[in-house]
Amino acid sequence: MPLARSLSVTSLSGLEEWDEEFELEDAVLFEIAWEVANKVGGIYTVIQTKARLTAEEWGENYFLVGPYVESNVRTQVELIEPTNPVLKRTIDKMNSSGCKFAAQSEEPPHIVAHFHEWLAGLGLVLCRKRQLPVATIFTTHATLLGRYLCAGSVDFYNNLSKFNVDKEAGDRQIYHRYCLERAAAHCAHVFTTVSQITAIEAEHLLKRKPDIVTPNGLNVKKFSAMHEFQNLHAQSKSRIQEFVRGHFYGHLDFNLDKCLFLFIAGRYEFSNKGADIFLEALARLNYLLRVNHSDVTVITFFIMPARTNNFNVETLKGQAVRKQLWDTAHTVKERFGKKLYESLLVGQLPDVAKMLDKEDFTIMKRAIFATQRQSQPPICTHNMLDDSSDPILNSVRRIGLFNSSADRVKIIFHPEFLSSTSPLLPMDYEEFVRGCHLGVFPSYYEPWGYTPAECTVMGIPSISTNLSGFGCFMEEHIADPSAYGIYILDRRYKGVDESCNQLTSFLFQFCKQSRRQRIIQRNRTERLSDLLDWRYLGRYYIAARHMALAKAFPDTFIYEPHEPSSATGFRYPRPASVPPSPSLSRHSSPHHSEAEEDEDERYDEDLEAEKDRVNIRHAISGMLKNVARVFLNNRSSARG
Ligand code: G6P
Ligand code: 1S3
Repeated sequence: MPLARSLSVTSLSGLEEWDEEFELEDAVLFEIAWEVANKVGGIYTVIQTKARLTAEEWGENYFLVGPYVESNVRTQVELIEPTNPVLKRTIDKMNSSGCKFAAQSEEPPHIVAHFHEWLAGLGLVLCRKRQLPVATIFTTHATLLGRYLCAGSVDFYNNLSKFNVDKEAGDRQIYHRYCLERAAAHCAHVFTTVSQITAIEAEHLLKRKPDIVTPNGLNVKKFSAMHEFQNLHAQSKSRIQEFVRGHFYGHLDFNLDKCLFLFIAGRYEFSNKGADIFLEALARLNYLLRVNHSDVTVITFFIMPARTNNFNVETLKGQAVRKQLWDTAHTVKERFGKKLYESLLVGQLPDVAKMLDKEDFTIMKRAIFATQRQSQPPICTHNMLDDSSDPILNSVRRIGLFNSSADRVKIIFHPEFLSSTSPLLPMDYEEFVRGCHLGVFPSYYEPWGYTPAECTVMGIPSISTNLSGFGCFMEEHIADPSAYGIYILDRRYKGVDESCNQLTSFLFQFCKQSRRQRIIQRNRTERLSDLLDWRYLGRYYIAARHMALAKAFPDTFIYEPHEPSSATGFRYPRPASVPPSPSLSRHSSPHHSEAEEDEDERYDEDLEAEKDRVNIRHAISGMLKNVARVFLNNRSSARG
């Protein structure tokens, strides 16, 4: 008889325990996705960041299944022999006779197979067709038809219930894939999706209401010193500033210390990811900054991969010129230092007027001459293959933001994902995000949206929308998200022009913040990161697995959901002290010196942080009780 094992325990560090009586006997979990050790998009992040937690629960009984891509296997996979004899036999058999599945054993384990996205869905459909004794889960991270419809000019959310789904899929030549996705959703014991908004979409387009929403989490890195992430911001920012010095050489007529770095990043879906509305808002912001004579310069990075033919010469030249200026300054400094040293050696103070000689000036003049430039700093860092039809470049042409001196908003389009080995901007994505001031993700179609979530756990404010899973999740759990640097744009109930004005207003208000206000806001943003930690969000996956086992093996497993409690629905309240709004600066007080005010502010911040820590526990505790509630509702409707 195999040993009974409980798989329910996730450490809650001080939070109320989740009494789970769900005992599993010799169960095995398979998670199957095209993005296992194969980075294509966000599903890779889901699998990769969740792996450690799931492995802690399931130990050696957890298996990830993905495509065999030689280069990925070499760099991401450690090859080992399976210890489980049933599995070893299965793998041997599969190896010797193609990919035929044969799990034959005296006492077969209880298998849970969790399939992600339509590409893996075929396996699920076959499991059910062949009546294999497997508890199946299907998670969709976006519906195929939803993605296609949104990318066109359809008013998607107002027409969700009206689409003739078969015809729409046929018209877009995705009918076969659509059928696969729909079949997987219907065949699964448990159907899940990553957000409430995609649950509604799935109900209409795939014709099955998800049993439970499984939001995406992250591995939240905890620093021992509270301000360590602020120091990382300063370090990364100075590296971005270096790049900007090169990119704008000959046109550095703005104050780098007053520069704000904004960015949008992700799969290049121009309108789905909101790059269209962002560019329009930038044009409006530029106007506002100019008429208000603002001394702030906004440098906006678009990090979206497109077809290119490598970096362009002008961009590379910029970094070369910067390097040359740096080397020149260094050479002159060395020569200066040598003269100073020699003067001190003979006991004399140097004659400052003679410290730089003719040769020094020649070297410096030559270097300055190299910074002469007739053209404007480039918009795009690469040679685009589809330059004339590229949607970002065409929008830039239309709104006329060409990095000219008069413009307060500058644009840099980097059509390739970032890498620390790049000769241009040698930073990986995480370092880059940390160095920016604001991530802007005004998506129209975004089932979850990892980009703003990643900003949050790094303490960087972001703009998302009420059409993104992340935005809706934060709106649900935080009473005043913007006070915490989570700006949620209304793209659901407003027209495009109105949304664009709201986005412009968010950006303009952000530009008016003082440095101190930005620092306070980053502290607040970072404090929300626990809400996004897999340690807590992983529970939704646990609930989905329990539900699947109970449905597939009703004689062995019973799942009794918790009753909803009063903690359900608790929202993280407003910050304890004033929001970091420019209009509420304390420096107007006549009774305090600046040092006293700084001291007071620090004290307020500490108190606020302490209150926030208590609140976040309540918020997480309430959120997790929702797991049971959602489960209960769906279970009763499924039974009915
Ligand atoms: C962090 C650093 C500070 C620095 C600040 C700049 O908080 O710890 O030393 O002054 O970043 O903030 P800013 O929003 O202007 O980039
Ligand atoms: C999808 O990737 P995408 O960027 O195509 O899955 C991600 C992970 O669940 C999700 O964050 C994103 O919104 C979806 O769109």
